[in-house]
Amino acid sequence: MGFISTLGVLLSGALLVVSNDTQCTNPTVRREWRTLSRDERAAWISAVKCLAANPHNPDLIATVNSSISQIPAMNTSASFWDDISYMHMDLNVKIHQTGMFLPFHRWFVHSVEQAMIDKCGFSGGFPYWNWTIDAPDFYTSSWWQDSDPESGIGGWGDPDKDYEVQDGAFAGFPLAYPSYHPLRHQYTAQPFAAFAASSPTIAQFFNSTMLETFANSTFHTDQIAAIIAGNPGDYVGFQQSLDNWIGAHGSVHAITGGDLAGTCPATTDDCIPGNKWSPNSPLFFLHHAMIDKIWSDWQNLNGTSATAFYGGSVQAFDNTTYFAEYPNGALPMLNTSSQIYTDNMFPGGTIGDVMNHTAGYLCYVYE
Ligand SMILES: [Cu+2]
Repeated sequence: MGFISTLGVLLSGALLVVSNDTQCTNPTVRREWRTLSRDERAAWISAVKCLAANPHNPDLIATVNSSISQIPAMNTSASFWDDISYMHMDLNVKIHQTGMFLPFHRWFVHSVEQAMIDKCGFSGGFPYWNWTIDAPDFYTSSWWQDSDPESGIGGWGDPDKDYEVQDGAFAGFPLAYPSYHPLRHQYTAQPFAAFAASSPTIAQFFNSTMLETFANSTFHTDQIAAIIAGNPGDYVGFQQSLDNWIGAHGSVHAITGGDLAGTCPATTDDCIPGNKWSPNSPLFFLHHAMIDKIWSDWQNLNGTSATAFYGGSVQAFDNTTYFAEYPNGALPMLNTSSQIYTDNMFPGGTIGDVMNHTAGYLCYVYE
């Protein structure tokens, strides 16, 4: 695709335009899943399955000490799709509740899309899941009603079969981590008590009201509109409003349960639950495209928000006071020159490279 330079130029001695952005032309359009045609949905799903049919990427390396990441050893007979999940498991502590959260996941969705294009002939235009449509009645919403074997997301997993998804295009979708099992989705209306119980570190951040919160009460249309309109120019405030302990991001993971929440399959012993392997579920990428759209909408609403970035590189979970001071990561601080962590899975770049998704190597818009 072509690019138009808007670099400042001197013409007849007068400085005309000063901007360092190189705006891309012909951006791909990211649309809500339910506005796609059946063929478009089937094309995205077949690209997911194509990545799952591709072999392990031998370039992938775990970079976090295993005593910290607490993940199983890399399975070199797993698929390329499993590698995508594995790198997220490895990098878990560096990409959540840190300044890397939004940049990493923007880069991650883009990188998966690029792999779909390069390896699988996907034509681009990544879909997103606008779950505000589903918030009023998440369990019975239209999202879970499409059982088409080629284009449907499928319904909830069967409780008698460990919540394995039984219909739609992802029934029996095979996954290697934390151990081999088919895709699972398990409706969980009030997920936070179990989440807090999974770790004393996490438990200290929950009060009784939070423990009993219905997850779908956090991602209604008006709430997301308020997040987009709130905290102009304040990156930390914005990130917190989207990603606090019972915020929209985590709530969609947790209410969907199963692989999107990283609950342990029944057949796995020695498993520590958590969102680590949530990219197992293809819904992860539709969900994170929506998170990215919310960041994009916030960036575009106020001039100062477009380039706002502030965050640290280390989770500040020592205690609630420290976390209140550094909710999106403590020292050392990140900046727009910081490299996004890749585990050598995909080509990398800096945080600055992904601040604008219509310039540089990113070229897409949301509809
Ligand atoms: Cu993540």
